Amino acid sequence: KAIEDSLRDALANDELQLLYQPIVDVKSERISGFEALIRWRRKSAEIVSPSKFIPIAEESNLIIPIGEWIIRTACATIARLGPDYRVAVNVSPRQFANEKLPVTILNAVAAAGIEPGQLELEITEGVFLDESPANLEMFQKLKRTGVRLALDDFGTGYSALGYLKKAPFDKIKIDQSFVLGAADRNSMNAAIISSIVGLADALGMETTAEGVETHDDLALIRGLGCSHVQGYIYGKPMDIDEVEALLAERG
Ligand code: G
Ligand code: G
Ligand code: MN
Ligand code: NA
Repeated sequence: KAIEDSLRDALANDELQLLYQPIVDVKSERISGFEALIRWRRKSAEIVSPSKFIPIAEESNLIIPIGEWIIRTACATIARLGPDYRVAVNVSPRQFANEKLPVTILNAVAAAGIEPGQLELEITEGVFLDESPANLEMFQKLKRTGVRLALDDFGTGYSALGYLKKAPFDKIKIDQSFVLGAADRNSMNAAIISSIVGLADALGMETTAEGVETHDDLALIRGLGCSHVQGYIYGKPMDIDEVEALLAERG
């Protein structure tokens, strides 16, 4: 309860921050965009992980104002980076169920003066456990705003394959549990990644392999045909100043 009250004040007190992790195009080896990852820096200087406070924000419905802040902040960052980059934001289940989400997005995109296709929404696979008409309708409404849609944490839940047909995502994000150390263990993970890439290719979707840390894993991922990679090998989540320094350095 106490943590819920301080989370309520966190927005007003400017304690929330978005960090950005590079996503790299495998073929060109250029940065195509970033995933926004939220942090809560409390006045005590303690940094609270989103895996701790996002569930609290979900239960208390604070995720709605916090989610709006995330979307507006990400759009402002996109405007700052210019037309060559995309930014992806994570959308939690409650946020996805909120009927105002498409309007929130359209307003944020218009206010920042960016192309809607520069914003990508990452929707966790768990949302589609429930193949309800409401989920499908929201998916279609979001699609019509022109933003890109990515299926996050793919392979961790009950991968609803039938859903991919009805909900044509632009991208599948292969969960890091399949990627970390994929090259050095048994070949199980490589076989799984390969089948996900085959599926995505057939459906015209991009794939991002998450959690790539080593050169061996990168080489494997490249060989398996993933279109994008994300992981510590290319950069940890960083603040906007570090993002601009990185882009300046890479040319
Ligand atoms: O970056 P990190 O390892 O701390 O993220 C932990 C978890 O929190 C991940 O599952 C990630 O998807 C989630 N997360 C990070 N940022 C956000 C956000 O802005 N919104 C939501 N809903 N989840 C986020
Ligand atoms: O659930 P989601 O995929 O949105 O969250 C991505 C999480 O993975 C974030 O918490 C991010 O900090 C973390 N992450 C990103 N790259 C790597 C990596 O190379 N290794 C590990 N262990 N974690 C990573
Ligand atoms: Mn994500
Ligand atoms: Na993920």
